[in-house]
Amino acid sequence: MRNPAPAIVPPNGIGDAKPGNQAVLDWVHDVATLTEPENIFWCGGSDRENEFLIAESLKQNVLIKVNPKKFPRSYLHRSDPNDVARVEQFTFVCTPTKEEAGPTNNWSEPRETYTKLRSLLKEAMRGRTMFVIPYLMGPPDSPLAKVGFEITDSIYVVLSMRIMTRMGETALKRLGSQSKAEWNRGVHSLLDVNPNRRFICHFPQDNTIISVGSGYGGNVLLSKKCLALRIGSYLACKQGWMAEHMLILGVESPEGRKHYVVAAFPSACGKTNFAMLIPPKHFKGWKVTTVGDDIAWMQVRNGRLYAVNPENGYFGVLPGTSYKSNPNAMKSIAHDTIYTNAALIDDGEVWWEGKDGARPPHAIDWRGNDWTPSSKEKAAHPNSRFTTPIRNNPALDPDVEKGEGVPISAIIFGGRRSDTVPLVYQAFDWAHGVYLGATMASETTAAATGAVGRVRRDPMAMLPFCGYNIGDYFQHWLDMGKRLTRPPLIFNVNWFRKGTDGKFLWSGFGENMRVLKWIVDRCEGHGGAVQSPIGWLPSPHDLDLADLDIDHKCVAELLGIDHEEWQKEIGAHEKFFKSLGGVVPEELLDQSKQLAARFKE
Ligand code: OXD
Ligand code: MN
Repeated sequence: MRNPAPAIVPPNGIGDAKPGNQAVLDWVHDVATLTEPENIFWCGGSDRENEFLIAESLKQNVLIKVNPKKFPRSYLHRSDPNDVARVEQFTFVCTPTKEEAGPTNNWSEPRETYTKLRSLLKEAMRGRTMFVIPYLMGPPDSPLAKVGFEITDSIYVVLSMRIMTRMGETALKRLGSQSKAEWNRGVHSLLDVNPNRRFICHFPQDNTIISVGSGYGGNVLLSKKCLALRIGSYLACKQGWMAEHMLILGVESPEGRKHYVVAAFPSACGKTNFAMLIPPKHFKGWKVTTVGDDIAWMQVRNGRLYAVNPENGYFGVLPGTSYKSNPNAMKSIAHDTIYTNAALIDDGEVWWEGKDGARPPHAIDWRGNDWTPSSKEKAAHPNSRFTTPIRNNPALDPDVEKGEGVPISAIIFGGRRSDTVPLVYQAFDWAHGVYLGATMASETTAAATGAVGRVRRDPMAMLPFCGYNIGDYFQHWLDMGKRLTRPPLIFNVNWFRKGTDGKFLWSGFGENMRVLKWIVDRCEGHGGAVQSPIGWLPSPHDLDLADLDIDHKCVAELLGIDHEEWQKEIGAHEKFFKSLGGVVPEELLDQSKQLAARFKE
């Protein structure tokens, strides 16, 4: 095991940011009584505290300093090789009944699960420091903001949470001293980083998360997938808002007309790249700005949907990130960044497959072994990550801290599909759009353990993140639409369609601006489109393809609908809905019938 997590002894004035809320103090006391840590470190999130924790992490080899001339204040972390991705098979939703968790979640009975977890946590922090992290999700003055506390015995978690959330005083202020205040209880322990004792458990009714046996971000930065999505989606349904696995971006025309769009793509399908898109030269004067790259919390205001990014940092995939694919991400991660499971090259620089330039002649790979270009293994893990503050992004949207959020003109769904699904099309209306989201599918990636490249249905990119019954979640989407007098238009995109030669038909990245421009045109009511059985499709001349090296045949293939492929696709939709065992709302089953009927017209 790489993380023995020994206790640390802070100097005076550090580690003593104890909250004033008695309910929090009582809970921390209970957890400490169970886990028996050497000491308790109350995180406040100050710079001095952070510097101290970094120095300790370097001493413990939890972090390795990378070349400070090239990457100031940046560090490499190597996780245990058995612990490099989210573990969906060990992720549980623990609701009183199995029906509440629904057909897409692993369910576990709450009382039994608490008992099992308590026995795993018993004395688990002996000889270790127990960190208590107060954090806030969302802009401090947002009605959507949520307070969480994470108890952890991992110093890497503390350093990462300081980047990913608003840690410390802001959270304590928002919480106040009322015993009934709403806040999330998160307990994390590395235990012995053993895959047989790795469980990520959510108790939505108790606003509680317990994660044991892992040190990987998606399993242990409890603010992110666990609170902002799984518990968040449950609270959102109960409280009348939406918690979605979506990026949020602003797009502004040369004339200064600005729209915000959200987009739900499954993990490692390019949300960060799209959120940080730089328009190609042809789109002179157009600007794209980032509000968020992974999660959107949305509420209805005056009949429109408004979104905030609950996070304060990016936890993005390194492989494939380059100045070619995402210059803003490269600038963002050039300083004050934690790299996880990247390779280290001989001048102390970090490296990953798909970075600009030639492959290095020698590196230390993500496991700490020598690597050369002739090595069979990848130098960086395919799910190696960067953790970096949103403030590092040169294209950060000026309204990112706006408590009410930004008004959303369009919702985009999309996945990684080699065939069948055209580059872009628009839903006929809200209910049809919900159907597009509910039936979307994608080829699996390295973000979760398991086979890569298999097509799986991933409704709204929330399959691993919806914290309650997916049928109720679909109904919640349909109901939200009824509250919107100016609903966003809904689109589906697919950057990943391949030609008969097996090559990608679309160059993607910055060129996706051409698709975004059509979406904006549609929102403004002047983009051309033809009606097709699957929705409104652009004709080739409706897309601005000027100065793009693409032949007409490719464009026709990209926008084409193959009736045979769609018969299979409709069959797959029906099979998927059936597999959910009767929870799918009638309105969506109807959509399925209408889609099939439109192909027969
Ligand atoms: C992520 C994921 O890390 O979706 O954002 O897995
Ligand atoms: Mn994600």
